Amino acid sequence: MLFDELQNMKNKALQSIESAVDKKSLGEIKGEVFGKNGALASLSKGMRDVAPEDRPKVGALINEVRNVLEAKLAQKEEEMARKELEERLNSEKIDITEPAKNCERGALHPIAGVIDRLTDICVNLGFSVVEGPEVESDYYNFEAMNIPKNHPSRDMQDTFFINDNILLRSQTSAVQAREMEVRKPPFKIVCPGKTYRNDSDSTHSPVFHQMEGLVIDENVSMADLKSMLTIMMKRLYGDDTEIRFRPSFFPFTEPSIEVDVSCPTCHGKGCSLCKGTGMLELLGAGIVNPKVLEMSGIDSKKYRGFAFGFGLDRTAMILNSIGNIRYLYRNDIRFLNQMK
Ligand code: FA5
Repeated sequence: MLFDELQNMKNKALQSIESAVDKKSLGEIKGEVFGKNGALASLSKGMRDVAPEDRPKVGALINEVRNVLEAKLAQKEEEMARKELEERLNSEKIDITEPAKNCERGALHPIAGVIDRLTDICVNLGFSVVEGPEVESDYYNFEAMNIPKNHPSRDMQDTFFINDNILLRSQTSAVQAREMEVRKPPFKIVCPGKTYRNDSDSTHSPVFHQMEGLVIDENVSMADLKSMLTIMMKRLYGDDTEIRFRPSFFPFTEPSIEVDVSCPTCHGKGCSLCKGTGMLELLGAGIVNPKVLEMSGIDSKKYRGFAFGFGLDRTAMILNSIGNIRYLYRNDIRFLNQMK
């Protein structure tokens, strides 16, 4: 009797396992057969009523039923897992013959590109890179640069004042005094950043970029400044670039120079961009005025320095043959695409 019941239970369970459609129903069948109160457990309890001579036979059958059903369950579980994986792989199939989506590649803005290139050149020449505030005090922008209040040389830079003592820095030279106050000579720093002036034409923009350079050491000369600038310009524009040094005036350098390079549009012939001169002014420079050193607490008898202020927008114009500075600020994607 128990013998038959076991055989029946086995056949029924085998069928249910075979026809189970998902993991959930398989789990339920597992519970019904092997659970604490499942079919196998309750049938095993019937052993008590089996005649002693039949017990080994029935016991062997119980074990066989358990082994067969366990094996069948494991086989079904594996089958289901394989099927599930196959279905997932099929649904996630990639059609490699489908045309690729056009992925637009971005690029650095020409000014960001110039900042990167010039910074690299300067770092290779031993400079450290620093930053300074764009909203600056009158003191650092002018007074510490030997340009006292109401001095006519302030007119050289048409400045945006926020109040009597706060302004949008008109030159990165403002970082010179800040750095001289906190650094011990000798040192070499460059500071790229935005500058602001009330200026606007094809080579002047109200917001533009400069890179300040400052070297303070014991035996610094004009020859060092000229050779440093020549190396930088040649590395930036190539060995055959024409460079012109001109005497100039800045209240914070003495003597002072300005440096021009051949015009990007006419290549030296003369055009409206360079106002017929064939050259574009790129930077101002000079030997740091001893008064500036003293105001920032540096002993001008022991130390000398040279400084330069690159116009980065003009540098970008020259490198990319851009005929009007305004293109750099219009965010016109057609223009920017040509700069890639
Ligand atoms: C100065 O600003 C000085 N601070 C440079 C300097 C630094 C001299 C250290 C000595 C020692 P200047 O005003 O000439 O100098 O400007 C320097 C460069 O900035 C110019 O040669 C030009 O390339 C660029 N520049 C000036 N104004 C504008 C503007 N409005 N738009 C675009 N570029 C400008």
